[in-house]
Amino acid sequence: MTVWTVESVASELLDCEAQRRDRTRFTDEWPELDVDTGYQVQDETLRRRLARGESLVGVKLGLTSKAKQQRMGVDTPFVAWLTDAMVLQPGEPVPQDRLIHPRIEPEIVFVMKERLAGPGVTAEQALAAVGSVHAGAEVIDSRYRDFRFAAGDVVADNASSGAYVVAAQGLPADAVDLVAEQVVVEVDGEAVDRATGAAVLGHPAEALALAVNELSRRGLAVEAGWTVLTGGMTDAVFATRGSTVACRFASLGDVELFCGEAGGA
Ligand code: 0L1
Ligand code: MG
Repeated sequence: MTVWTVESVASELLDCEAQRRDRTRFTDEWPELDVDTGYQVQDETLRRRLARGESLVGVKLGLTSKAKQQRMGVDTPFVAWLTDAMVLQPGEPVPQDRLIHPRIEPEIVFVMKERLAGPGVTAEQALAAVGSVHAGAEVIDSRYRDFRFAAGDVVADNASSGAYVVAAQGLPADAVDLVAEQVVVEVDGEAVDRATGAAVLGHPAEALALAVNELSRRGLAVEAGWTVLTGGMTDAVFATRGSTVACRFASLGDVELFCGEAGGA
C-alpha cells in the first residue's frame, strides 16, 4: 500500500489534473490527511504551480453555503488558491479539454483595493477593503471520482479548482445589498436554481473575513488587487457539452458560459 506524504499527494493531484484522470479519495488510505495537512498539500501544489510560471491572483472560498455543504457532505468552509491559469475571459467557453468532469456554480466576487491581514478581521472591516463587487461563475473540477471526498481531501485538492470567470463591470461594495442580491442559474434558458447572497455564510463579506483569518493562521494575507471568489451560492450544475449555463444576478449583471461543442471527448 502507498505511504502518502504531503509531497506525494501534491504530485498525484497535479498528475491527475494534467492527465485528466480522477481517483479515489486519499483519506481512505491516509486517515491522517486532516484539514491542516490538506492546507500543507495545497501550499505545496501552489509552490509547484508558481515554479512552473503561474501567478497567484487571489483566493477562493469553498463550501460557504449550506446547499453546497449538504450536497458534498462536508460542513467546513475552507480557502484555496487562484492562479492566472484558471482565469477565463468573459465569452470564453468552458475548457473541457483540460477538465475531468466540470460543474458550474454562481459566485459573488470581490476585487480587493487594500491588503487585509488577520487575525480577528470582521466582515465589516473586510468589506471596507473591497474595491469592487462582480458577478462571477466558477467551473469546479474535482480530482476525486464522482466528487467524493472528505474535508482533508478537498482542501488538498485546492477546493476542486478548475477555472472561473468574472464579469468585467463591477460595482462599489456599498452600491449593492449583498445579502439580498439574487442569482438565477439557467441551463439553456431554463431556470434550474436560485439563491441570494445570504446563502454565503449570511453575507459574502463573512466569507472574505473567514479567508483572511484562516490565511493569517498560516502567516499569510489577502493582498490588494486580488480576486476573491466567496463560494458557490447554489449547488453546482453539470457543464454538459453543447449547453450554455447562465448566472443572472439582479444588480451585478450576467455571466454566461458555453460548455463546448457537443460530442467532444
Ligand atoms: O467540489 C466542491 O464542491 C468543493 C468546492 C466548493 C466550491 C464552492 O463552494 O464554491
Ligand atoms: Mg466555488
